[in-house]
Amino acid sequence: MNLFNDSPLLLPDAELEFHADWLDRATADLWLAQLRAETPWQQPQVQLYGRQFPVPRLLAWYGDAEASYRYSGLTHQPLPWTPLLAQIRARLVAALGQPLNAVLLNYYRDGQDSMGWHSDDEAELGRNPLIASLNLGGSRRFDLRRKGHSRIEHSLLLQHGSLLVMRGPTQHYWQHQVAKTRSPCAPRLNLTFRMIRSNL
Ligand SMILES: O=C(O)CCC(=O)C(=O)O
Ligand SMILES: [Mn+2]
Repeated sequence: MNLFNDSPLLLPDAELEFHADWLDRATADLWLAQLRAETPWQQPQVQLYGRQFPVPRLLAWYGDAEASYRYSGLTHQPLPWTPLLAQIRARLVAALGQPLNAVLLNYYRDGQDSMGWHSDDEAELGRNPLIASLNLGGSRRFDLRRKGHSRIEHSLLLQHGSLLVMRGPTQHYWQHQVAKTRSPCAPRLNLTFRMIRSNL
Protein backbone atom coordinates (compact mmCIF):
# COMPACT_ATOMS: atom_id res chain seq x y z
CA MET A 1 0.00 0.00 0.00
CA ASN A 2 1.28 3.47 -0.84
CA LEU A 3 0.65 6.52 1.25
CA PHE A 4 0.92 9.46 -1.13
CA ASN A 5 1.07 13.02 0.02
CA ASP A 6 1.71 14.72 -3.29
CA SER A 7 -0.40 15.95 -6.13
CA PRO A 8 -1.14 14.73 -8.72
CA LEU A 9 -1.52 11.05 -7.92
CA LEU A 10 -0.53 8.88 -10.82
CA LEU A 11 -3.18 6.20 -10.95
CA PRO A 12 -4.19 4.74 -14.32
CA ASP A 13 -7.70 5.65 -15.54
CA ALA A 14 -8.04 8.23 -12.78
CA GLU A 15 -7.51 11.95 -12.28
CA LEU A 16 -6.71 12.67 -8.68
CA GLU A 17 -5.18 15.70 -7.08
CA PHE A 18 -4.30 15.86 -3.42
CA HIS A 19 -3.44 19.08 -1.58
CA ALA A 20 -2.30 18.11 1.90
CA ASP A 21 -2.24 21.72 3.16
CA TRP A 22 -4.98 23.37 1.15
CA LEU A 23 -6.25 25.35 4.15
CA ASP A 24 -4.20 27.17 6.75
CA ARG A 25 -4.58 25.85 10.27
CA ALA A 26 -6.50 28.79 11.72
CA THR A 27 -9.14 28.70 8.96
CA ALA A 28 -9.48 24.92 9.20
CA ASP A 29 -9.98 25.15 12.98
CA LEU A 30 -12.57 27.90 12.58
CA TRP A 31 -14.56 26.12 9.85
CA LEU A 32 -14.54 22.85 11.80
CA ALA A 33 -15.81 24.49 14.99
CA GLN A 34 -18.54 26.45 13.20
CA LEU A 35 -19.75 23.54 11.06
CA ARG A 36 -19.86 21.22 14.06
CA ALA A 37 -21.95 23.74 15.95
CA GLU A 38 -24.40 24.75 13.23
CA THR A 39 -25.05 21.60 11.16
CA PRO A 40 -28.39 19.79 11.69
CA TRP A 41 -26.99 16.27 11.43
CA GLN A 42 -29.10 13.34 10.34
CA GLN A 43 -28.50 9.62 10.50
CA PRO A 44 -30.76 8.11 7.83
CA GLN A 45 -31.59 4.42 7.58
CA VAL A 46 -30.44 2.46 4.56
CA GLN A 47 -31.72 -0.87 3.34
CA LEU A 48 -29.18 -3.67 3.15
CA TYR A 49 -30.00 -7.35 2.58
CA GLY A 50 -33.66 -6.57 3.19
CA ARG A 51 -33.04 -4.97 6.57
CA GLN A 52 -32.83 -1.37 7.73
CA PHE A 53 -29.61 -0.04 9.23
CA PRO A 54 -28.61 3.45 10.32
CA VAL A 55 -25.75 4.75 8.14
CA PRO A 56 -22.52 4.54 10.16
CA ARG A 57 -21.90 8.31 10.25
CA LEU A 58 -23.92 11.54 10.36
CA LEU A 59 -24.95 13.41 7.20
CA ALA A 60 -26.22 16.76 5.98
CA TRP A 61 -27.01 17.71 2.39
CA TYR A 62 -26.88 21.35 1.21
CA GLY A 63 -27.20 22.86 -2.24
CA ASP A 64 -29.07 24.88 -4.81
CA ALA A 65 -32.80 24.13 -4.86
CA GLU A 66 -32.58 21.93 -7.95
CA ALA A 67 -29.76 19.79 -6.55
CA SER A 68 -31.87 16.99 -5.12
CA TYR A 69 -30.06 13.75 -4.62
CA ARG A 70 -31.19 10.14 -4.62
CA TYR A 71 -29.79 7.36 -2.56
CA SER A 72 -31.32 4.24 -1.08
CA GLY A 73 -34.40 4.86 -3.19
CA LEU A 74 -35.14 8.22 -1.54
CA THR A 75 -34.93 11.74 -2.93
CA HIS A 76 -33.23 14.18 -0.60
CA GLN A 77 -33.94 17.89 -0.88
CA PRO A 78 -30.93 20.06 -0.11
CA LEU A 79 -30.85 22.53 2.75
CA PRO A 80 -30.18 26.11 1.59
CA TRP A 81 -26.54 27.28 1.67
CA THR A 82 -25.39 28.75 4.97
CA PRO A 83 -23.11 31.82 4.74
CA LEU A 84 -20.11 29.66 5.68
CA LEU A 85 -20.86 26.85 3.22
CA ALA A 86 -21.48 29.43 0.47
CA GLN A 87 -18.09 30.96 1.28
CA ILE A 88 -16.33 27.57 1.13
CA ARG A 89 -18.05 26.74 -2.14
CA ALA A 90 -17.00 30.10 -3.65
CA ARG A 91 -13.41 29.44 -2.69
CA LEU A 92 -13.45 26.00 -4.29
CA VAL A 93 -15.18 27.21 -7.46
CA ALA A 94 -12.53 29.94 -7.82
CA ALA A 95 -9.69 27.45 -7.22
CA LEU A 96 -11.06 24.75 -9.53
CA GLY A 97 -12.66 26.87 -12.25
CA GLN A 98 -15.75 24.62 -12.28
CA PRO A 99 -19.28 25.11 -10.96
CA LEU A 100 -20.41 23.18 -7.87
CA ASN A 101 -24.03 23.26 -6.72
CA ALA A 102 -24.23 20.88 -3.77
CA VAL A 103 -22.27 19.50 -0.86
CA LEU A 104 -22.62 16.38 1.25
CA LEU A 105 -21.31 16.74 4.79
CA ASN A 106 -20.18 13.52 6.44
CA TYR A 107 -19.40 13.47 10.14
CA TYR A 108 -17.34 10.54 11.46
CA ARG A 109 -17.80 10.62 15.23
CA ASP A 110 -15.07 8.07 15.93
CA GLY A 111 -13.21 5.16 14.31
CA GLN A 112 -16.38 3.08 14.15
CA ASP A 113 -18.00 5.54 11.77
CA SER A 114 -17.15 4.75 8.16
CA MET A 115 -18.10 4.86 4.49
CA GLY A 116 -18.17 1.59 2.54
CA TRP A 117 -16.76 0.95 -0.92
CA HIS A 118 -18.53 2.95 -3.62
CA SER A 119 -18.02 5.19 -6.63
CA ASP A 120 -19.69 8.56 -6.94
CA ASP A 121 -21.25 7.49 -10.21
CA GLU A 122 -24.92 8.36 -9.82
CA ALA A 123 -26.50 9.44 -13.11
CA GLU A 124 -27.24 12.95 -11.83
CA LEU A 125 -23.51 13.60 -11.35
CA GLY A 126 -22.94 13.26 -15.08
CA ARG A 127 -20.36 11.28 -16.97
CA ASN A 128 -17.03 12.52 -15.58
CA PRO A 129 -17.96 14.20 -12.31
CA LEU A 130 -15.80 16.62 -10.41
CA ILE A 131 -15.78 15.75 -6.69
CA ALA A 132 -13.95 18.18 -4.40
CA SER A 133 -13.52 16.70 -0.95
CA LEU A 134 -12.43 18.91 1.93
CA ASN A 135 -11.25 17.37 5.19
CA LEU A 136 -11.51 18.85 8.68
CA GLY A 137 -10.75 17.35 12.07
CA GLY A 138 -9.30 13.90 12.72
CA SER A 139 -7.22 12.14 10.07
CA ARG A 140 -8.66 9.08 8.37
CA ARG A 141 -7.33 6.73 5.74
CA PHE A 142 -8.97 6.91 2.31
CA ASP A 143 -8.53 3.76 0.19
CA LEU A 144 -8.84 3.26 -3.55
CA ARG A 145 -9.40 0.01 -5.42
CA ARG A 146 -10.29 -0.82 -8.99
CA LYS A 147 -13.95 -1.65 -9.59
CA GLY A 148 -14.40 -5.42 -9.54
CA HIS A 149 -11.22 -5.99 -7.50
CA SER A 150 -10.74 -6.27 -3.76
CA ARG A 151 -7.08 -5.24 -3.46
CA ILE A 152 -6.44 -1.73 -2.13
CA GLU A 153 -4.08 -0.08 -4.61
CA HIS A 154 -3.58 3.30 -2.98
CA SER A 155 -4.32 4.97 0.30
CA LEU A 156 -4.19 8.58 1.36
CA LEU A 157 -4.20 10.06 4.81
CA LEU A 158 -6.86 12.78 4.72
CA GLN A 159 -5.88 15.19 7.44
CA HIS A 160 -7.17 18.51 8.78
CA GLY A 161 -7.21 21.14 6.01
CA SER A 162 -6.51 18.79 3.09
CA LEU A 163 -8.36 18.74 -0.22
CA LEU A 164 -8.79 15.74 -2.51
CA VAL A 165 -10.07 16.40 -6.03
CA MET A 166 -11.39 13.55 -8.19
CA ARG A 167 -12.22 14.15 -11.83
CA GLY A 168 -12.36 12.64 -15.29
CA PRO A 169 -12.92 8.87 -15.46
CA THR A 170 -12.02 8.22 -11.79
CA GLN A 171 -15.53 7.20 -10.70
CA HIS A 172 -15.90 4.95 -13.70
CA TYR A 173 -12.91 2.75 -12.91
CA TRP A 174 -12.26 3.17 -9.18
CA GLN A 175 -14.04 2.79 -5.86
CA HIS A 176 -13.15 4.44 -2.57
CA GLN A 177 -13.85 3.86 1.12
CA VAL A 178 -13.15 5.20 4.59
CA ALA A 179 -12.85 2.00 6.61
CA LYS A 180 -13.57 1.55 10.30
CA THR A 181 -10.46 1.62 12.45
CA ARG A 182 -9.63 0.51 15.98
CA SER A 183 -7.00 3.26 16.26
CA PRO A 184 -8.26 6.15 18.34
CA CYS A 185 -9.20 9.08 16.13
CA ALA A 186 -10.70 12.48 16.64
CA PRO A 187 -14.08 13.33 15.10
CA ARG A 188 -13.76 14.10 11.40
CA LEU A 189 -15.85 16.26 9.11
CA ASN A 190 -15.66 15.70 5.35
CA LEU A 191 -17.36 17.91 2.78
CA THR A 192 -17.75 16.54 -0.75
CA PHE A 193 -18.76 19.28 -3.16
CA ARG A 194 -20.44 18.13 -6.36
CA MET A 195 -22.33 19.35 -9.41
CA ILE A 196 -25.80 17.81 -9.70
CA ARG A 197 -27.37 17.90 -13.17
CA SER A 198 -31.10 17.99 -12.53
CA ASN A 199 -32.13 18.05 -16.22
CA LEU A 200 -31.12 14.46 -16.99
O1 LIG B 1 -15.21 10.90 3.95
C1 LIG B 1 -14.62 10.79 2.89
O2 LIG B 1 -13.46 11.15 2.73
C2 LIG B 1 -15.32 10.16 1.72
C3 LIG B 1 -16.67 10.72 1.45
C4 LIG B 1 -17.25 10.15 0.20
O3 LIG B 1 -16.70 9.30 -0.45
C5 LIG B 1 -18.56 10.62 -0.28
O4 LIG B 1 -19.19 11.46 0.38
O5 LIG B 1 -18.99 10.15 -1.34
MN1 LIG C 1 -17.55 9.09 -2.46
